[in-house]
Amino acid sequence: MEFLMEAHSGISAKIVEEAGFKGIWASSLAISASLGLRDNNEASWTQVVDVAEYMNDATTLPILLDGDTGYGNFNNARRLVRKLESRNIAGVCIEDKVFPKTNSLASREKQPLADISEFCGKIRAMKDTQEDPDFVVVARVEAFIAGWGLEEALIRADEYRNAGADAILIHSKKSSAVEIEQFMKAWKNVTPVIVIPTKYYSTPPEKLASLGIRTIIWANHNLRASITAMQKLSRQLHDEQYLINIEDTIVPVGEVFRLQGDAELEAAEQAYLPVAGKTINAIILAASQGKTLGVLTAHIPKALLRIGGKPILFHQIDHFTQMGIKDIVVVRGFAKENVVSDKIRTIDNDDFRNTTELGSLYLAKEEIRESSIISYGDLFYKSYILNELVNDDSDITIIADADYSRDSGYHEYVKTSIPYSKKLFFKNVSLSQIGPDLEPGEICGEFIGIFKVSRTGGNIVRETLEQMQDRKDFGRLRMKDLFMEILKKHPVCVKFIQGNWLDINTIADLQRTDEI
Ligand code: SPV
Ligand code: MG
Repeated sequence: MEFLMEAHSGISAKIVEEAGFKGIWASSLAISASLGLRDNNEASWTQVVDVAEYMNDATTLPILLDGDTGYGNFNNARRLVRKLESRNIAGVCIEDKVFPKTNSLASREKQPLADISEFCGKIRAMKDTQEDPDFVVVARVEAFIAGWGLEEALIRADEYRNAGADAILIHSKKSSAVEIEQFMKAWKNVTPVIVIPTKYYSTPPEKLASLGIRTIIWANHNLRASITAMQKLSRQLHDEQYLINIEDTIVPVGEVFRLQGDAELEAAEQAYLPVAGKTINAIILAASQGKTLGVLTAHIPKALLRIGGKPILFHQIDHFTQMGIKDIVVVRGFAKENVVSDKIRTIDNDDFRNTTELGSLYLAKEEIRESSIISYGDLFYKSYILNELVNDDSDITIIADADYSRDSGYHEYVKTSIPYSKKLFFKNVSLSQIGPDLEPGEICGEFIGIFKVSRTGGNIVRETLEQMQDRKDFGRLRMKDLFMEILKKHPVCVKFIQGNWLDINTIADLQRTDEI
């Protein structure tokens, strides 16, 4: 027994393939609904065939098109076969109703059936027309749906088989498989039988298999799943008027690009287009062990602590790659052999015990280029923060949290030219001071450990690092010392956020990650 999964568009076809199915049901219900139409032949047959073509372009799986009644008489149906073959569709199912048909599950009682001999002529015309011997014509028996009984169903199935149908689809809208069971007992399996258990969904597939069913169609479940998801999200967004709680509950845009096959286009662009444009790269400083976390970081650096099953560092790497930033360098130190991935390059800070994050940045200074984002390896944050930085075009921009923490840990507090207010959200102000010892009245926020530099900003950072490196106490200097040095010659911008991030220094921090 095999399964066909419903799809109704190029992207849903691709998703079905990636899930592991071996074939696709191009459902008339799902296709018409996704076009905003009723399943009553409101979409023209060429519009349906166009959708099938998009689906075929997006997948390598065979597609069985739900061809309704064949969209007319034998002549329309055989023309359909020609067009489907030319578009590489594997087969078509036609049902013995009358054009324009009604969906089988609709509550309407009267569903007129086609004349048997007319329908058989249609099947013969279709089989005579196909050129590929593997093209499949499925005849769908609607006798149960239309309120006729087993006898009518068997007569029809037998006639259609004799006319050349490759398989019979026996449809039922009962909430149990009782009609299917009756049919299969009498049918004796002379031709493969397909079913669509939408209404008798609690019947186990094994039971259907034991009756001799060869193929089960899950006929509309991707459509219904997407409706559920879209209704929930649209309502939430309408009510909240803000994306901040939405972004991390849906696939990133990068996943859309992946499904669209963007990687292939990118490779093709490299082959066929001249290289141009600004590229952003990322430097992650992940050398420190994080001793305050005790046994948790006995063998791995704190950047590899897991949140939701994934190391913090990989949450960051995913944020970067989803933003299109693929050039990622990680400075590693403690337990460096564990910091590996094919998505990153690495630089080793083997002196990590005697240096701070500034020492790691010094080792990565040649990586500071056209436009670079620099972040601490233990930083866990919502992706919009990165989005804000990527779109910022100041020379040096640091992110500070206006909801800063006053616990006893080490914090780099910032004082800015204008104190934070809601009006400033995402507007830049300039940094006037940064450090752990600011007067409480001066503190406007806390540096969270991520910043961005432009080409000019990068040159300034590199020069300043070179100067500082000559100092005897360089091993003890921190990021705030770099910014204070830079402030002597160039402004540093501050972008405020409110919450939605954590740096992981204690077990309590790890437990708070659920809030984010
Ligand atoms: C479809 O998926 O469009 C079908 C099956 O034809 S049903 O909706 O049950 O009629
Ligand atoms: Mg249909």
